[in-house]
Amino acid sequence: MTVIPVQEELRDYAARVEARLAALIPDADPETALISEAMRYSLLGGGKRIRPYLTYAFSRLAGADPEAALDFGCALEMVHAYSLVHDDLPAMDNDVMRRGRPTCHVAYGEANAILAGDALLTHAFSVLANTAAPDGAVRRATAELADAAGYAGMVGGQTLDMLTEGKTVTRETLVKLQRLKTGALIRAACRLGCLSGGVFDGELYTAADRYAEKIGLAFQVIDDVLDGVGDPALLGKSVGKDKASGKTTWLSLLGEEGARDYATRLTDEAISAVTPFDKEGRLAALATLLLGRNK
Ligand code: GRG
Repeated sequence: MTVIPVQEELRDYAARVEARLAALIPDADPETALISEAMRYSLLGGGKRIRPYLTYAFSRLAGADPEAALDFGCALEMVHAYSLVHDDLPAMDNDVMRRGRPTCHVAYGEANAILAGDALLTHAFSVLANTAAPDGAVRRATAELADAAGYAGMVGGQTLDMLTEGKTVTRETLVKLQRLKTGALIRAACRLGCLSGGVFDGELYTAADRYAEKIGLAFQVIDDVLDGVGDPALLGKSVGKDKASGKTTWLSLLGEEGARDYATRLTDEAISAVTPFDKEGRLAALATLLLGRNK
């Protein structure tokens, strides 16, 4: 099997995503340029772009038009950026640094950050609706993204997170919370890749779901580890908040070694799920890269 230089490919694809995202948010009106500037501030100049890359990777397996896959990925990235802007607000996590710079509300004020987040979320659906993908794919992708972002997905996970604040949670609750909060959008990224190529069900679609489920959880396990032992300079945000707030995390439940072992097991399962399709080894290499990430 060819070994894909996934780190380089991800970096190059991230640059394409960045350029396309910038083109997708021109100022709507000089008088309201403050909001489009806040949107671009939160969306551009940082971020690993893992979700669009997942869409790209599955779109290749589904034989999609690369432009459709790119715009599907950009829509995902807008939803992701909105979630970070709102998650950082004083009413939520009250974070002042994100991707190595002041968070949106610190830079633009709280009301503008709320609006910029709202505008990123809504604009994502405008981008989706205007992609070059076939109508059926756009309709399915719209439903998938809305469900993943909404109360049955990411917002539901955030709600559960807030409801369990300060309480010890079971492993099952932690899995459920993270499956919604982080996993739903990662699954949507994999599904949108399939959909962009007209694959709406079947073996590839099922494998994409299984891969997403496993890497989504592994991603969050590593995120918990990095919050405990990561380097804030590399991460571009503060660390140690989970411990300080007494939050139950994979680190608190399993310790660093146990958490890393668990993430390794999940990564192996993710790779196995896509082996029949992943002839170029891109998905396997990505899962391994995410397991070893330090930011
Ligand atoms: C709906 C208000 C609202 C919040 C949603 C998803 C979420 C709740 C908040 C995001 C904050 C967070 C820490 C989520 C956990 C998932 C996670 C590790 C996000 C960071 O994703 P990366 O590492 O970020 O892909 P970059 O900066 O690389 O894009």
